[in-house]
Amino acid sequence: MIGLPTYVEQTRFNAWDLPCAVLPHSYVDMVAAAGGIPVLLPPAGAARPELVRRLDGLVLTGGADIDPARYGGPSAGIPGYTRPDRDESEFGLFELARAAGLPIFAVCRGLQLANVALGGTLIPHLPDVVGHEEHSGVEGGFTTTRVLTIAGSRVARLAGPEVKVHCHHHQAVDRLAGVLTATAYAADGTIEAVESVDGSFLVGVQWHPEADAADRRLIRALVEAADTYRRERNS
Ligand SMILES: [Mn+2]
Repeated sequence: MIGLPTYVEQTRFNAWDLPCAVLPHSYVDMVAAAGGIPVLLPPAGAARPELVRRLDGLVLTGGADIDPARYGGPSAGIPGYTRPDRDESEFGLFELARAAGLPIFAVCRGLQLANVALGGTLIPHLPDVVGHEEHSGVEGGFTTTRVLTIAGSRVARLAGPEVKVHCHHHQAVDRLAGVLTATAYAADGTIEAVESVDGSFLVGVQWHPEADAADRRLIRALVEAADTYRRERNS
Protein backbone atom coordinates (compact mmCIF):
# COMPACT_ATOMS: atom_id res chain seq x y z
CA MET A 1 0.00 0.00 0.00
CA ILE A 2 1.80 3.04 -1.33
CA GLY A 3 0.65 6.47 -0.16
CA LEU A 4 0.48 9.30 -2.70
CA PRO A 5 -0.24 12.84 -1.41
CA THR A 6 -2.62 14.65 -3.75
CA TYR A 7 -2.87 18.20 -4.96
CA VAL A 8 -5.87 20.36 -4.04
CA GLU A 9 -6.72 22.53 -7.04
CA GLN A 10 -9.65 24.16 -8.77
CA THR A 11 -10.51 21.48 -11.33
CA ARG A 12 -12.79 21.41 -14.34
CA PHE A 13 -14.38 18.18 -15.59
CA ASN A 14 -17.68 17.55 -17.39
CA ALA A 15 -20.08 20.22 -16.05
CA TRP A 16 -18.07 20.78 -12.85
CA ASP A 17 -15.54 23.44 -11.91
CA LEU A 18 -14.70 23.24 -8.21
CA PRO A 19 -11.91 22.60 -5.69
CA CYS A 20 -10.82 18.97 -5.93
CA ALA A 21 -8.24 16.64 -4.42
CA VAL A 22 -6.44 15.56 -7.59
CA LEU A 23 -3.33 13.75 -8.76
CA PRO A 24 -1.99 13.22 -12.27
CA HIS A 25 -3.06 9.69 -13.11
CA SER A 26 0.48 8.89 -14.22
CA TYR A 27 1.40 8.48 -10.52
CA VAL A 28 -1.34 5.90 -10.07
CA ASP A 29 -0.21 4.07 -13.22
CA MET A 30 3.41 4.15 -12.03
CA VAL A 31 2.67 2.57 -8.65
CA ALA A 32 0.23 0.04 -10.09
CA ALA A 33 2.68 -0.95 -12.84
CA ALA A 34 5.21 -1.86 -10.15
CA GLY A 35 2.69 -4.03 -8.27
CA GLY A 36 1.87 -1.49 -5.57
CA ILE A 37 -1.60 -0.51 -4.39
CA PRO A 38 -1.93 3.26 -4.87
CA VAL A 39 -3.55 5.05 -1.89
CA LEU A 40 -4.35 8.71 -2.53
CA LEU A 41 -3.81 10.99 0.46
CA PRO A 42 -5.43 14.44 0.26
CA PRO A 43 -4.20 17.03 2.76
CA ALA A 44 -6.62 17.20 5.70
CA GLY A 45 -4.77 19.00 8.45
CA ALA A 46 -1.95 17.40 10.41
CA ALA A 47 -0.73 13.97 9.32
CA ARG A 48 -1.99 11.09 11.48
CA PRO A 49 0.16 8.26 12.85
CA GLU A 50 -2.67 5.76 12.38
CA LEU A 51 -2.61 6.50 8.66
CA VAL A 52 1.12 5.92 8.38
CA ARG A 53 0.75 2.60 10.23
CA ARG A 54 -1.51 1.39 7.40
CA LEU A 55 1.01 2.23 4.65
CA ASP A 56 3.98 0.17 3.44
CA GLY A 57 5.64 2.89 1.39
CA LEU A 58 5.30 6.53 0.41
CA VAL A 59 5.75 8.41 -2.87
CA LEU A 60 6.09 12.13 -2.24
CA THR A 61 4.51 13.67 -5.32
CA GLY A 62 5.29 16.79 -7.34
CA GLY A 63 3.49 20.11 -7.23
CA ALA A 64 3.77 23.58 -5.79
CA ASP A 65 6.84 25.21 -4.26
CA ILE A 66 7.77 24.55 -0.66
CA ASP A 67 7.03 27.69 1.37
CA PRO A 68 10.45 29.44 1.44
CA ALA A 69 9.83 30.35 5.11
CA ARG A 70 10.49 26.70 5.90
CA TYR A 71 14.15 27.04 4.84
CA GLY A 72 14.78 30.71 5.60
CA GLY A 73 14.33 31.74 1.97
CA PRO A 74 12.93 34.96 0.50
CA SER A 75 9.30 35.69 1.39
CA ALA A 76 8.41 37.63 -1.77
CA GLY A 77 9.41 38.33 -5.34
CA ILE A 78 9.98 34.74 -6.45
CA PRO A 79 7.96 33.32 -9.38
CA GLY A 80 5.80 30.34 -8.53
CA TYR A 81 3.14 29.42 -6.01
CA THR A 82 2.84 27.63 -2.68
CA ARG A 83 0.20 25.41 -1.07
CA PRO A 84 0.31 25.73 2.74
CA ASP A 85 -2.28 22.94 3.18
CA ARG A 86 -0.03 20.48 1.36
CA ASP A 87 3.07 21.66 3.22
CA GLU A 88 1.39 21.19 6.58
CA SER A 89 0.14 17.72 5.78
CA GLU A 90 3.18 16.43 3.89
CA PHE A 91 5.93 17.67 6.22
CA GLY A 92 4.10 15.84 9.01
CA LEU A 93 3.58 12.77 6.85
CA PHE A 94 7.27 12.70 5.93
CA GLU A 95 8.32 13.01 9.58
CA LEU A 96 6.02 10.17 10.65
CA ALA A 97 7.09 8.01 7.72
CA ARG A 98 10.77 8.52 8.54
CA ALA A 99 10.16 7.70 12.19
CA ALA A 100 8.37 4.50 11.17
CA GLY A 101 11.14 3.47 8.76
CA LEU A 102 8.79 3.53 5.76
CA PRO A 103 10.50 3.35 2.34
CA ILE A 104 10.14 6.74 0.61
CA PHE A 105 10.47 7.71 -3.05
CA ALA A 106 10.37 11.50 -3.44
CA VAL A 107 9.57 13.13 -6.79
CA CYS A 108 10.39 16.77 -7.69
CA ARG A 109 8.59 18.80 -4.98
CA GLY A 110 8.91 15.65 -2.85
CA LEU A 111 12.70 15.69 -3.10
CA GLN A 112 12.70 19.37 -2.19
CA LEU A 113 10.39 18.70 0.77
CA ALA A 114 12.61 15.87 2.03
CA ASN A 115 15.71 18.04 1.81
CA VAL A 116 14.08 20.93 3.69
CA ALA A 117 12.49 18.64 6.30
CA LEU A 118 15.91 17.12 6.99
CA GLY A 119 17.57 20.53 7.41
CA GLY A 120 18.66 21.51 3.89
CA THR A 121 17.78 24.57 1.81
CA LEU A 122 16.55 25.28 -1.74
CA ILE A 123 17.48 27.60 -4.56
CA PRO A 124 14.19 29.54 -4.84
CA HIS A 125 14.46 30.17 -8.60
CA LEU A 126 17.02 28.04 -10.44
CA PRO A 127 17.22 30.13 -13.67
CA ASP A 128 18.71 32.94 -11.55
CA VAL A 129 21.63 30.63 -10.74
CA VAL A 130 22.16 28.55 -13.91
CA GLY A 131 21.12 31.26 -16.39
CA HIS A 132 18.82 29.12 -18.52
CA GLU A 133 15.36 27.51 -18.51
CA GLU A 134 16.31 23.94 -19.45
CA HIS A 135 14.82 22.52 -16.23
CA SER A 136 11.66 24.61 -16.35
CA GLY A 137 9.57 22.42 -18.60
CA VAL A 138 6.90 23.91 -20.84
CA GLU A 139 3.36 25.04 -19.99
CA GLY A 140 1.69 21.84 -18.83
CA GLY A 141 4.62 19.65 -19.90
CA PHE A 142 8.25 18.69 -19.53
CA THR A 143 11.63 19.35 -21.05
CA THR A 144 13.94 16.36 -21.42
CA THR A 145 17.54 16.36 -20.38
CA ARG A 146 20.27 13.89 -19.50
CA VAL A 147 21.61 13.42 -16.01
CA LEU A 148 24.69 11.55 -14.84
CA THR A 149 24.43 9.34 -11.77
CA ILE A 150 27.14 8.80 -9.15
CA ALA A 151 28.71 5.35 -9.39
CA GLY A 152 27.86 3.07 -6.48
CA SER A 153 24.68 4.95 -5.54
CA ARG A 154 21.27 3.30 -5.38
CA VAL A 155 20.09 5.41 -8.32
CA ALA A 156 23.10 4.37 -10.41
CA ARG A 157 22.56 0.68 -9.59
CA LEU A 158 18.89 0.96 -10.54
CA ALA A 159 18.99 3.33 -13.51
CA GLY A 160 22.54 3.13 -14.86
CA PRO A 161 25.23 5.78 -15.36
CA GLU A 162 23.12 8.13 -17.49
CA VAL A 163 19.37 8.74 -17.45
CA LYS A 164 17.22 10.66 -19.92
CA VAL A 165 14.72 12.48 -17.71
CA HIS A 166 11.63 14.70 -17.83
CA CYS A 167 12.12 17.99 -15.95
CA HIS A 168 9.64 20.63 -14.85
CA HIS A 169 10.99 22.58 -11.89
CA HIS A 170 12.27 26.04 -11.11
CA GLN A 171 13.60 25.26 -7.64
CA ALA A 172 16.44 22.91 -6.76
CA VAL A 173 18.54 21.77 -3.84
CA ASP A 174 20.91 24.42 -2.53
CA ARG A 175 22.45 23.17 0.72
CA LEU A 176 21.96 19.43 1.00
CA ALA A 177 20.67 18.01 4.30
CA GLY A 178 23.33 16.15 6.29
CA VAL A 179 21.65 12.75 6.02
CA LEU A 180 21.40 13.03 2.21
CA THR A 181 23.96 12.64 -0.52
CA ALA A 182 23.63 13.82 -4.14
CA THR A 183 23.51 10.87 -6.53
CA ALA A 184 22.78 12.47 -9.93
CA TYR A 185 23.60 15.79 -11.54
CA ALA A 186 22.58 17.68 -14.67
CA ALA A 187 25.34 19.08 -16.88
CA ASP A 188 24.97 22.50 -15.26
CA GLY A 189 25.63 21.08 -11.79
CA THR A 190 22.01 20.99 -10.64
CA ILE A 191 21.37 18.15 -8.18
CA GLU A 192 18.94 15.76 -9.91
CA ALA A 193 18.82 12.90 -7.40
CA VAL A 194 19.52 12.33 -3.70
CA GLU A 195 19.44 9.41 -1.33
CA SER A 196 19.88 8.87 2.39
CA VAL A 197 23.20 7.76 3.84
CA ASP A 198 21.71 6.15 6.95
CA GLY A 199 20.66 2.84 5.40
CA SER A 200 16.98 3.76 5.08
CA PHE A 201 15.21 3.65 1.71
CA LEU A 202 14.89 7.34 0.88
CA VAL A 203 15.46 8.12 -2.79
CA GLY A 204 14.58 11.48 -4.32
CA VAL A 205 14.64 12.51 -7.95
CA GLN A 206 14.23 16.05 -9.23
CA TRP A 207 12.79 14.67 -12.46
CA HIS A 208 9.40 13.04 -13.18
CA PRO A 209 9.63 9.23 -13.46
CA GLU A 210 5.82 9.00 -13.53
CA ALA A 211 5.98 10.64 -16.97
CA ASP A 212 8.13 7.82 -18.37
CA ALA A 213 6.04 4.66 -18.71
CA ALA A 214 8.94 2.87 -20.43
CA ASP A 215 11.19 2.97 -17.35
CA ARG A 216 9.73 1.71 -14.06
CA ARG A 217 13.02 0.70 -12.41
CA LEU A 218 12.98 3.24 -9.55
CA ILE A 219 9.36 2.67 -8.55
CA ARG A 220 9.87 -1.10 -8.69
CA ALA A 221 12.67 -0.70 -6.15
CA LEU A 222 10.37 1.35 -3.90
CA VAL A 223 7.58 -1.24 -4.10
CA GLU A 224 10.06 -4.07 -3.38
CA ALA A 225 11.35 -2.18 -0.33
CA ALA A 226 7.75 -1.58 0.77
CA ASP A 227 6.99 -5.28 0.44
CA THR A 228 10.01 -6.14 2.62
CA TYR A 229 8.93 -3.48 5.13
CA ARG A 230 5.41 -4.95 5.25
CA ARG A 231 6.64 -8.50 5.81
CA GLU A 232 9.09 -7.46 8.54
CA ARG A 233 6.46 -5.37 10.31
CA ASN A 234 3.98 -8.26 10.25
CA SER A 235 6.44 -10.92 11.36
MN1 LIG B 1 16.11 19.24 -13.83
